[in-house]
Amino acid sequence: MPNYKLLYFNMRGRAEIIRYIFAYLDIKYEDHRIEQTDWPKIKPTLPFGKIPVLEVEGLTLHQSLAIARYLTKNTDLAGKTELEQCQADAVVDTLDDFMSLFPWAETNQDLKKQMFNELLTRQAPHLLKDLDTYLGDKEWFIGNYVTWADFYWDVCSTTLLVLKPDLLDIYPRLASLRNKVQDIPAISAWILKRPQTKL
Ligand code: KDV
Repeated sequence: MPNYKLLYFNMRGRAEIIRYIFAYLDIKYEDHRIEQTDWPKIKPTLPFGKIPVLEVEGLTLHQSLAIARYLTKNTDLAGKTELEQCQADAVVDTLDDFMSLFPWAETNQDLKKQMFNELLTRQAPHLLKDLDTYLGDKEWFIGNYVTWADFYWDVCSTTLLVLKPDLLDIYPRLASLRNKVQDIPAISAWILKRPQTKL
């Protein structure tokens, strides 16, 4: 097995999907978490100035979802058929598009609060309605087995629930899918063990 080193802030954020995949596939890695104060000095050393990156075999891989897709290749987590892989990728991209709308780095706190509020109260309900319809009465988003799309739903909804605790009150099926992901032994072990951070 290659030597893996994951570099990110001390947050779940965009690295957590990668950490879930490592946990589920029982792959050892170094979960290197940098301090915000060290970021300006590290940023210029990275190929695109962004984290997370995964260092493997002398390469510095970037883009969290590309890294996640690489790690799930040839595993059922990616989807068992090419069509199911496309469906899993599409749910992941749908979730990621929404998470990317948030102005995470906005320094004007009033503006930031207003934009977060707008996304959580006006935009999120449309996404949740579509996700709930897509899930329907199935056990998982795609097929009848867990994929990284289910993992990403747990990761993203965990952060959305921190920001808006009543988010899933009218979506019990989406809430139940979170519980199913969190009940996977390797995932529950990771959730117990991981550093507790707001985001
Ligand atoms: C920050 C931050 C995230 C989740 C998904 C981007 C994110 C950025 N700061 C925290 N969580 C995408």
